[in-house]
Amino acid sequence: MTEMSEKTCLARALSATLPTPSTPSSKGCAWKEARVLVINTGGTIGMKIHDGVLSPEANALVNFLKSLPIMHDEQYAQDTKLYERYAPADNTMVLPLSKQEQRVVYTVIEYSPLLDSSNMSTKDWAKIAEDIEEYYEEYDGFVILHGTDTMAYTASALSFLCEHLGKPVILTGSQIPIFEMRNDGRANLLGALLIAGQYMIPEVCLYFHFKLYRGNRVTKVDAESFNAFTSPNLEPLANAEGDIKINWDTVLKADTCAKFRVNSELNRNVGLLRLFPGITTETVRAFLQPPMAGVVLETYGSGNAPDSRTDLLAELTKATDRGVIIINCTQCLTGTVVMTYATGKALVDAGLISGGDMTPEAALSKLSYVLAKDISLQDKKELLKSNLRGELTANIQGACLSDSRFIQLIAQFLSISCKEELEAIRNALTPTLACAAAKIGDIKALEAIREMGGNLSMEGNDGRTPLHIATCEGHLKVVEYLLSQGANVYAKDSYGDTPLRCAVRFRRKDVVRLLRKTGAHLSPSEVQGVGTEMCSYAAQSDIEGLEIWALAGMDPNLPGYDGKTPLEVASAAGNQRVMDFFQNLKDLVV
Ligand code: ASN
Repeated sequence: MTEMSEKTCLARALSATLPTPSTPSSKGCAWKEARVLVINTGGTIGMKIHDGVLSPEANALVNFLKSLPIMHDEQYAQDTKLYERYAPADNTMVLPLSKQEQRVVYTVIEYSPLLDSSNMSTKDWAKIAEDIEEYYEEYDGFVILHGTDTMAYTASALSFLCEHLGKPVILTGSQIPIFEMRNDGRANLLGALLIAGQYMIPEVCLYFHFKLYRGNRVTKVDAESFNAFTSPNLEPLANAEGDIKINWDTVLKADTCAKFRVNSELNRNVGLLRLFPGITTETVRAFLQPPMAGVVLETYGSGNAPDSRTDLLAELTKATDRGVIIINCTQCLTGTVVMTYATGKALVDAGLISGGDMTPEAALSKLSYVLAKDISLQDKKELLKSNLRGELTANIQGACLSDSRFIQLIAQFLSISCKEELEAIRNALTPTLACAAAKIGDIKALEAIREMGGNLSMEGNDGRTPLHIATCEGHLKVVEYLLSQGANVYAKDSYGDTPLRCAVRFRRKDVVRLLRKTGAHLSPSEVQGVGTEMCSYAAQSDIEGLEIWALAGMDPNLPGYDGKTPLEVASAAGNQRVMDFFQNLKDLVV
């Protein structure tokens, strides 16, 4: 176990023994805190001049951040005993109160050595992914500090390595070191932290210059400007120029029907080959030699290559016949590969597969990820053609909003017909309707809302999502349906409760079991005080209460405020039924 995880375990044990915080927020509930893990891998953001050039400066970032009032509120940390509640204390900081009246508590871990991202390799991608996996349950979101030079590659790779992701993972960095007076590092880190802590965006993203992008859609387009990245074929997921505005229609639905896991196997025998007029046969042949297993061919325009160059096409055909997978991506920044020209068809005939509108960075890391899988060549090709993490625009013909009978009636009543107004009505109505349908367990109504393009994960007026409501009501089938439609098991309502916490509160055993199967877990703030609650159940012989916490994944040995475990409380009270319950616990939880 690493030093960090030992400390986090200690924090868990500590937080369980402390009484639940009682300082009220403006809403009158306990502290609204989100936890974010910052993984500092290097990059300009943390560089200083050494020997006349920039290179990473180790062990400098945390102390610097602590000295900046916009990055750390020491008064709040002292008043709320933050360092006792979260570990490791030395690396943990808290942002000032956000506009959403939330505190983002963040812990920084620093890699050694810190890297200029030009030095990154596939091993580094795997390490980041594995660390996210290790700390997944401890944090609400993740920020990866990274150099800008290869950030688009790492963001793309992480999007594939992280399977069934339900929480935000946001890469950021800067063009000018954070230590300098004028820099973009502070704004970038602050924006990334606020989004990672406050919005359940279940994607690997990249935040830069007030915009949040899907990580596998970006490319670095400027070596100097603060506006260094663009996402040529997909609009940003969020804009933070003024208030933070999330574009929920574009954000991917969570894929939390199965537990989050990291698959860090990568095939390194992949490459990028850019066509240019006059490229020699020898160059192409040499490039495609074994052990090359997959190539992204960057072609002209809409995916074209010289069909007059039979020598070149013959080399490509020989390679695909040998089982080398070649993806056709365009050299253009925007647009997609389509078979419009004879020069494009020639590549299809040579056995290339279309990369659609994928960036070369996304196509390369997808190849590396897919080629490492132990599946047939045909299955690999199918995976590469399909949209795995929103990296390419799939040709889905959804039902038109104005097809919905319900919307038609409202539109008629209000005499409106333009698309934007229809969308505005839908967006205003559907969260409330979906919550009402979840309350009464009406799957048909939910399906109708989904068909009209309504987002079933949006929260209603009271801050609860349909999933929160269905779990409270114990509608197992609705919970199943909502999960299959991408409802996020990590969404928090305005009291900071996840659906799992709601299911525990209302003692919905089946729902707790189902949510746990999908990987749901209690958030760090929900775990505070659970030991004490379990001890009081043990004293009152409330077996059902103990059982539901155990089903929700809580350690039955968590001590209460006085350090006694629930079992010790039961045996002190001579409560045999409770002691028997603990005896048989193993059979219950498997
Ligand atoms: N060379 C730096 C890096 O990629 C560039 C930067 O971060 N702005 O690490």
